[in-house]
Amino acid sequence: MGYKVAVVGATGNVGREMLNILAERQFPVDEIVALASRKSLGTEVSFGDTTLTTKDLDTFDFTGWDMALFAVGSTATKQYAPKAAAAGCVVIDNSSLYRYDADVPLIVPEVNPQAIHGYSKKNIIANPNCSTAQMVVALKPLHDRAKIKRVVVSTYQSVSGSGKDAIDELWNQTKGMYVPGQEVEPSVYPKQIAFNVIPHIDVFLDDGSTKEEWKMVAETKKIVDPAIKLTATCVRVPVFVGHSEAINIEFEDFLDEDEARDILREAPGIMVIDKREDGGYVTPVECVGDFATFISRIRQDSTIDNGLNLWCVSDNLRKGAALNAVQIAELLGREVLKKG
Ligand code: 2RA
Repeated sequence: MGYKVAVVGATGNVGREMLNILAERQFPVDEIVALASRKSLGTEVSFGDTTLTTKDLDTFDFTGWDMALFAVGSTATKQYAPKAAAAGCVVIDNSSLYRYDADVPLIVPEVNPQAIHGYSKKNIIANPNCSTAQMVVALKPLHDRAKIKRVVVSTYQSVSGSGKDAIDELWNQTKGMYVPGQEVEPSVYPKQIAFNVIPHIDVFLDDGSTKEEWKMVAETKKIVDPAIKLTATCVRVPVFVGHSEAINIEFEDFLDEDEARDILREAPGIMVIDKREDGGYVTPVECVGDFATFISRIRQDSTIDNGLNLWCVSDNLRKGAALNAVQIAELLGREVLKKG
């Protein structure tokens, strides 16, 4: 006996990945439905070896459905998630709408699985921002060993984080650099993204940081430890899929780089590729399609007493979104609904 599962936003990058990962991980599905807006009605999407025809989200009745994985923006989530939750269907939401709600657990299963028991207040569980998810998978085992005081992180985020139009813009803008007359002006981003980097993701806040940087602070505090001080600089780079992060950590206690490497090697969800030689580290093109959060360049930061640097890479459509949501569904089934 399995679960009745809905994927909301099934025709988008993340929705399609959710379906792929549910099939790849053989999630115990009794029935599955792909839901989308009217404009995508009838679109066919893959679910393992089968094909699903998308149905109308607007008229769908969630009664009797166990869980709904939402991969739509905050506006659509605000309209449909409460409807699903009220019908008794547990919502696992990838948008930012509920992440900072005290009555909604924000979960990375490798980090704070116990938070799943807080889902029933609103029948909604939030998925973290992609740049947060991969980082906290690495921070948590180190925090348990040597208590993190402060984190300084710089991100190098791929364009797939902005959606399909951004992928198309990078592709067309890059081609246009070589084909006279086919130049492509910036539209998704305020500046050229081909052969360039943009130090701006989401909107600017009054203090000069961006909302993406604020998310990393707020979500790390909620998922790992509110005492951790974190400062972030989030940058868009001309990469199609795969977010990278340069992470500097200051601990309460000294943590030797070799011990840190051993801890990370044993930690759930992590693959350490860390050789001090040409190519002895992970780059975004190598993480695409993988479930792991990859860690490289582990080394002491000798400019402070208890410092460590590391390099973190992961597929932002997988661990950063769809995989984490499916792992939450697995956790919900295992710990709460207990079918299958
Ligand atoms: C981005 N983290 O990379 C944001 C949303 N996916 O654009």
